[in-house]
Amino acid sequence: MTITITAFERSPDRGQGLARDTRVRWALEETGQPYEVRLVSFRAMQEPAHMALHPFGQIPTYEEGDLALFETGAIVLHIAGRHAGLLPKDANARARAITWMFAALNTVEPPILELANAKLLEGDKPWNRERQPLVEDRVRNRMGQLSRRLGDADWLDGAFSAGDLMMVSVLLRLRSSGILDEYPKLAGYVARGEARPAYQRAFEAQLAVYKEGS
Ligand SMILES: N[C@@H](CCC(=O)N[C@@H](CS)C(=O)NCC(=O)O)C(=O)O
Repeated sequence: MTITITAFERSPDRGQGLARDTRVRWALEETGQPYEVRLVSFRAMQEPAHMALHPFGQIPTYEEGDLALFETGAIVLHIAGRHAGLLPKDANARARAITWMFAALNTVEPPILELANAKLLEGDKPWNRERQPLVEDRVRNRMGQLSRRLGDADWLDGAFSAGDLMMVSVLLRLRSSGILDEYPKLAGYVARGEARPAYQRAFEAQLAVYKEGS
């Protein structure tokens, strides 16, 4: 059955791979699943056809036969559950890998998004200068904890898993702030993720969309 995902017609990150379709593309590449992409404009994302797929009018979505999903956590978990390559066979190791997916999305991504929003949406507010260090502290606190847990390991729990795919995807959004480079172990971890051939293919595919639209 054909897998179709949605992605931005014109990604605001100009093809840096930060839009969340990249993590879904990456999961599909890791598991060797061909897929098609339907590009959507910001206007189309708010129209009934897309809202029926994604109640919050966002990308990415995932369609396969009569299954339609939204939320990258659910989509990557679905892909990883159906196809080999992203979750260990051992039940406990599998549960731990899924735990890392949730940790990436529920514990690590929120302060990183808060930091991005503080810059993008609140940079001109008079209170921003005072708040910014607090927002950065919350990110550094998580980075310190994550870096200590990773230690000198290549991946968070044994072999590369969907947990690492999600964590690396989330951490990538921190690079432009300079904070990621303050944690060499995490910077190395992200670089290892980016060096994976499946990530490279996902990155190139989303970049091609941006280039074609420019
Ligand atoms: N929690 C959602 C977040 C989805 C999300 O924020 N998508 C962004 C693109 S990366 C989007 O569609 N932004 C446009 C908007 O929210 O209107 C997920 O992980 O899928």
